Formats: sequence, structure tokens, C-alpha cells
Amino acid sequence: AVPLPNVTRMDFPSNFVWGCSTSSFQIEGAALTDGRVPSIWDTFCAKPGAIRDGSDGSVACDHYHRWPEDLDIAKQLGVNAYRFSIAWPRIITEPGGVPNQQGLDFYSRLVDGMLERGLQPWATLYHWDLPQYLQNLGGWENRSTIDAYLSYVDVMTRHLGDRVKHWITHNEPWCTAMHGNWDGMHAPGKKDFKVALQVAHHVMVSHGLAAPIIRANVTESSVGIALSLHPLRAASKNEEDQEAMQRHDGLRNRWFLDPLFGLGYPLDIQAHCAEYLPEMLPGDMDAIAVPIDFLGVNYYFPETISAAPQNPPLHTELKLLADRERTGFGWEVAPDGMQELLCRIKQDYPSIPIYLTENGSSYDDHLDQDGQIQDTSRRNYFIRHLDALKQARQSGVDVRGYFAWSLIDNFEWAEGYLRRFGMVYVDFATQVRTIKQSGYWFRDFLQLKK
Ligand code: PNW
Repeated sequence: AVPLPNVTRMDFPSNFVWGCSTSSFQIEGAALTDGRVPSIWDTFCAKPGAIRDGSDGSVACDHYHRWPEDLDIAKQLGVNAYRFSIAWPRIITEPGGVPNQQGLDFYSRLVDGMLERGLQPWATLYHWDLPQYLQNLGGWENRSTIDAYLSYVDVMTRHLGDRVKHWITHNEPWCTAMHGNWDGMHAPGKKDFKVALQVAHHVMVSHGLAAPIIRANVTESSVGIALSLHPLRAASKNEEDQEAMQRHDGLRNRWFLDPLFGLGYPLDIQAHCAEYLPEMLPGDMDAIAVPIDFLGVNYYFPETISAAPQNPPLHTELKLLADRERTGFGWEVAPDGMQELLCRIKQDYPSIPIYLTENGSSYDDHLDQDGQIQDTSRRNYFIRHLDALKQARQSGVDVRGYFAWSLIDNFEWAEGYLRRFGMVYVDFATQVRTIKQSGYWFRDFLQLKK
């Protein structure tokens, strides 16, 4: 067993942001309540074989009705921030429609509930639940979805701008684009790389155009985006594998980071993927490069890459190394990868405050005879990643906060309810919540000595 590092809250500044993350479709349920219309994920879940356990998000954690209990738990854990996402299909329920008051009221109650409990609200405007009526018009592939998004952002930030300062425009555009439209593992389930790059472009333009709207509507706003980023290793020292690793990096990391910082799309990938490049309008790259107040980094695992001439368009392939420590989900456990990734961002890009907007692990959890959940592996995962974060800070990376994924077990997309990421166990049959050992550990870690 790996010895556990010694890391305490005192290793971080007193104004460090400590939070938990969730997202609307994964926890809310109440799919047909108070005027909500279907999202692309409701449609996708109905496709046979799309979700591993055949489940959907219609009930999920019933957070729509149980949010006071969930916020109480977050408060009990001692976090000072809570990252949630807003379900667009609760807010704008038809093309060009007027805002749905019941949807607005829900997020108003939720945000007031956070403020009452001393939780700083961090709102994500898009965490993958696009209204289905927009997908019927082409979804993010259609440039007009940018305009629909901007109206929705305007409505939301006017509505909550007096209480929510921290806004994340998009969660993981790589996943929206690639899982949604290239490998088809996520909604809307397309398998077309050209479409995926077009979607990525429109999502990034929508991010850039949203920033000034948010700033106009929100007093003392802080605007950012959350990217899923991965440190990469080449499978060997061979030139082919090294180049493959660079290409993989070009799409996974640089395709999103470079434009945000005004560097445009990486030239190596533009050359390699010339026949798939998106249509753009003049000004798009300037829009994407709008200055942001922070970068959200979702870190889960590193990837090992080798050359694969048979695999267009990138001609790369993921290697699963047998000797690596893995979570229950099979994701490699590599805290040093987090540190490496953060140092790389500092080195390659202009200085920017960073928040770890997601980090966590999935294991099979079971209630023991005493009704407790001894998720030692998850607890250790947190300890080791927080130590990596501490070390990244010591080497000068400007990380200002950490959000654990996730507060509660929830609907894990294509994996349905088979994968639990929560610090709190949810019995989906009864909706009973039980704080896991990792949650109690986090509470003790965060405890301020009087
Ligand atoms: C993130 N990958 O998804 C999402 O933001 C969460 O909604 C999700 O529940 C969480 O991580 C755990 O999966 C990811 O393939 C999906 O690299 C896929 C990847 C990374 C993150």
C-alpha cells in the first residue's frame, strides 16, 4: 500500500475555496415537473443500449424536491462553496420562448438555500442537458444554438446575478463535442468527427460571447469555464508514439486551451485534421479569447498514448497499462498527474487563477452491518490528490479552490447508476442519504480548530 501523505487544511490559505460539485441532470430528477421540457439526455436514455443499466435521469437523486437536505449535508461537511448546474430545459421551454417562472423560482430557492447555509454558489450554465427542441434544429452543430444559449445566459444571470458571483459558462466542452458527436457515448450520440469539431467551435464561441453578458448582469462577477484536462504519456520513446502523444494532446488539451488564451487552434492538429475543420466566422477566435477570471480544471486521470495508423483521424490509440492503480471505474489513479498538469498550464499559458472544479473517484460502495460505508479507497484518493494540489501550489501554481466530485452518488451518464462518485451514499430505491467515510474524512479535514 502507498503511504498516505500528511496534508491539512492549514497547508492552504484561509481564503481557499472548498466545495463539492454536482450537475442538474445527474441529480435533480423531476423530469416533467414545473414545466421542464426534455433534454437531449432524456432522449438519449430512451435509446436501447445507450445507458449501461438501462436507466435514465427521470428521478435520479430527486434533488429537485430534496435539495434542502442535500444542502444541509454539504453544510455538515463543512464546505464553503457548492458548484451546481442549471437545467436550461427548465428555463427556456420552447424555441425563443419566454422564461419559465417555475424554473427560475427553483434556482432562486436553491441559491437562497446555499446563502443561508454559508455556501458560496458556483453556477455552471451548461452541463450537457441541451433542450431537445434545439437538438431537433441541429443542436450545437447549428450556429443558431449560440444565440439561444446567449438568451438563456442573459435570463439566468439577470435572475441570479444579485446573489451568484461565480459563473462557469460550460462544463467540459471536449465531452460535449467528442463524447456527444465523435464516439457517440453521450447525447446526442452522433459519430462524426467533423460534426464534433463544429460543435466544439460553437460551444467555445458561445463561451466567449457569454462572458460580456454575464459581466453586464452580475455585480462583481467572476467568469470562467471548466475544462477536462489530462496529463499525457507516450507508450514508448519511439518517435511515432511521441508524435501520437502530441496529437492526442493537441485535441484533448490544446484544442480548448490555446484558443482561450488567444493562440488560435493548434496548427499541428489543423494540418493533421484539415478535412474536418469547422466553419468559422471572422471574429470567432477573438470572441473565444475573451479574458476570463479563472480557469476551471476537472482532473481525473492521465492517459498513455501510442501511434495507431489504422485509427483516423488522429491515428492514435489509448493504452491501458496493466500495472497501474485504478479506481472501480478503471480510471488510473495518479495524483502526480494532477500536479504535472497544473504545472504545465502555468508553464505554457499566461497566468490565470485556477480552480479544481472536479476531482474524484468511483468505487463500488456497500453499507456494512453498522449501516456505514467504509470507502477507504475514495478517502485515500482525496488525501493523495489534495497533497498533489498542495505541492502544485508550493511550486507556484495559482490554485485557489478545490471542488470534490461529487457531493452525492448520482446518474453517471452512460454508466447509469452503476458508478458511485459521491462522498454521500444514495440508496436510489429509498432516496436515503448516508455520509460515507470519505465524507466524514473531508469534514474532519475541513474542521477549523477553535
Ligand atoms: C466529468 N473522460 O465527466 C463530468 O463533468 C461529470 O458530470 C461526471 O460525472 C464526472 O466527470 C465523472 O465521470 C467526464 O473520458 C467524463 O475523460 C469523461 C471523461 C472525463 C470526465
